[in-house]
Amino acid sequence: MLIRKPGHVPPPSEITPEAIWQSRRNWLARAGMVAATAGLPAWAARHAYAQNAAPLPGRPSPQFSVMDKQTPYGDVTSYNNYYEFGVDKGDPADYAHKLQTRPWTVSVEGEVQRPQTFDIDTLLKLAALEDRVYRLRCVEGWSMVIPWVGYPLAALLKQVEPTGNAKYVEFTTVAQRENMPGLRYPVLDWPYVEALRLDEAMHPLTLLVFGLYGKVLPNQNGAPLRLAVPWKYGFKSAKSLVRIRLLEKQPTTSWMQAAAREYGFYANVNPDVPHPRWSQATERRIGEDGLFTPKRKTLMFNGYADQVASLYQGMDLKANY
Ligand SMILES: Nc1nc2c(c(=O)[nH]1)N[C@H]1C(S)=C(S)[C@@H](COP(=O)(O)O)O[C@H]1N2
Ligand SMILES: [Mo]
Repeated sequence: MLIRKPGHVPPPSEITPEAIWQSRRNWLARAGMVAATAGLPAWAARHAYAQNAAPLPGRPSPQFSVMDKQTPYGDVTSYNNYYEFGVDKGDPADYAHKLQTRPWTVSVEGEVQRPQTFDIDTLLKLAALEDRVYRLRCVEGWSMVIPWVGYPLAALLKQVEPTGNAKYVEFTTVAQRENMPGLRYPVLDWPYVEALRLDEAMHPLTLLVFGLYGKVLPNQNGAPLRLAVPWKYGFKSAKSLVRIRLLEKQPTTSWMQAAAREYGFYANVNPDVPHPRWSQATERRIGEDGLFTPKRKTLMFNGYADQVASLYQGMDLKANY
């Protein structure tokens, strides 16, 4: 397996702008090549792989869906952030076929009455699968609209009965040394860890995701299960979950540990709070990126303010970024 930039490991504080540059270049190059020829063999192979995903239908959930035009399947599955496979946007689609997604268990533990280890096939049947179209806004300044298949995380959390002490929920994602070339680089302190406040985790919008576009999740999108927390920057939506831990104290997440000043615990999408090194006021919608397409205005809480603003009543959103 080839890493494209051997020897060059940017410090975490520089990873994001670097990733943006790389992605722009890759994106333009790839788009050009696909238009000019029938497509690169590698691109075609990866595309075919994702297209062959098994069906996983959910029942439509219009009350939890946005009407925005959906990002094409090919873009959703080939332009990814999954740093365990590398920091270029094309790396996850190129390398994630090695991820072992069976057998797979998720342990749910900590401040709960009934700690339990769930097999993925049990989890799939725990609640009715829904088809929900969510916006995903990356902290880097791009966004997508993705039809996920899953059910509210609350359904799982209720099964284990959080104790009165539980205030936070920590999510640990898989680290398969043999299969994930990105783990060789100290971009983050692996495994990738994210967390939510308990009320955020229990919010009906917070989705435990098993599929997209009515099919099983492609590995590059976080198979066999990941989160979708649509009012927060994409990095909160952790992929390939193996452990969920309920805690009394706020845990430190991987991104806070890498650059606390830049990536806060809350990470709510907020056009009025710039990242220390760039504005968050606008975004580029993937699939709409013609050379002269104007950027979109980023919406407060990514457009979900009616549903979630009450969670943060009285909080200083600049201090709690
Ligand atoms: N384990 C893990 N989860 C992750 C990431 C990652 O690098 N590793 N990247 C995050 C970021 S920055 C984004 S924007 C979304 C991207 O999800 P997508 O590739 O399905 O669009 O996944 C998030 N979840
Ligand atoms: Mo992101």
